[in-house]
Amino acid sequence: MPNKKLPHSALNEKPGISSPEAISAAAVEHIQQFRKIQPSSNELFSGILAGNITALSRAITLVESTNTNHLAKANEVINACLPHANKSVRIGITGVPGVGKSTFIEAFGLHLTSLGKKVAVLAVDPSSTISHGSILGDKTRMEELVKDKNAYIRPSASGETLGGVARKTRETITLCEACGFDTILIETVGVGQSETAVHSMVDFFLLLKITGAGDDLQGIKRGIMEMADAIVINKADGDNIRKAQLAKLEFKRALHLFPAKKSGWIPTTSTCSSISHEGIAEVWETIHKFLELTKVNNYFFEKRKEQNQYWMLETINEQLKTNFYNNPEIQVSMNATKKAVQNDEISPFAAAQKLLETYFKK
Ligand SMILES: Nc1nc2c(ncn2[C@@H]2O[C@H](COP(=O)(O)OP(=O)(O)OP(=O)(O)O)[C@@H](O)[C@H]2O)c(=O)[nH]1
Ligand SMILES: [Mg+2]
Repeated sequence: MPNKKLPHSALNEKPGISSPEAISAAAVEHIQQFRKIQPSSNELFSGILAGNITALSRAITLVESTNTNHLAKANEVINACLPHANKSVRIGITGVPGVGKSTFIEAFGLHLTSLGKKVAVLAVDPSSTISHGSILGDKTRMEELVKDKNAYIRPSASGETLGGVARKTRETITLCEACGFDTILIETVGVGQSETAVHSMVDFFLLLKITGAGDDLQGIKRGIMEMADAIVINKADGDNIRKAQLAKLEFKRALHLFPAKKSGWIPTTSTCSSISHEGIAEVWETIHKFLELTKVNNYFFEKRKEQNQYWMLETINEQLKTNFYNNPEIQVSMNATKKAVQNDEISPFAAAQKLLETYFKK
């Protein structure tokens, strides 16, 4: 009923419109019921194993869900998938915004599917934790790859923390592999901590660069250079070819200054154009050589074992943190304690100790 006293209130309700008679109630009921039907974890698992993309997408949605009932079901599916995963190559692709990561993935992905590979494209996108899946727009940069039946593109998960988003991507890798995808490409924006997260879930880490635009040697973080297995200068087309060649030499020289890698691999530098596809096939050849070397010297397998361990610990850290901050008692005392710390009434360490004690005493 409309509120007569407050005709302009936001709480005012407009009388509803009854549905036209032409709509069959039975049909509506049928559609609603259909939407509610959730396949069991077993059904999802067998769907995934059979290469069914709908089952894969539904399982990923479970992994991404914050509903705790979904979490249990997601874990069942992931555990069932684990023995069928692992048979892939996981490639991380990073670079500053606008360097051409998505365009590169379109060209590179198409090259891989032309070689008979099945390619899954995932993303760890810290900005999407704010904008909720900004990489969605990326499908327009991957127009051809989207249509390729041997490719699967999943927009990045959204969540409150990078750790949470990264964990979901890590689990999505397992599901994609069990579904038969043998090459996993993970795009991340070259800002903040996301490269470290992606680096710890991939076998090969590729850094895309362009010349000029402040994206040269001076503007690069040492840590990222150290992680790279290959530096590829993109947009080496038109007037830019010579500059790209020079940049390649400069990076090559700079890479020499870094200590040798545990993998025994010497990072490579090359140029490519994601528009003309020049140099794209060579990137795969490089990765192929890397795989040959690291599988023979066992680094590939050791690194995956280490990464598994890392993700276990990372998940514990993440969940402890979430649990702590969501604790009702902590939430009640947090604001007052923050103020007390700001006003020097209590030291930050003593305050932290007090909150932790409140949390653990239960
Ligand atoms: N000339 C030329 N332009 C390119 C090349 N690769 C990408 N571009 C252009 O560069 C712009 C940015 O490309 P994106 O693929 O969206 O870059 P991105 O790194 O994915 O960007 P973010 O997702 O915003 O981080 C687009 O206008 C592309 O058409 C290339 O090899 N040559
Ligand atoms: Mg992009």
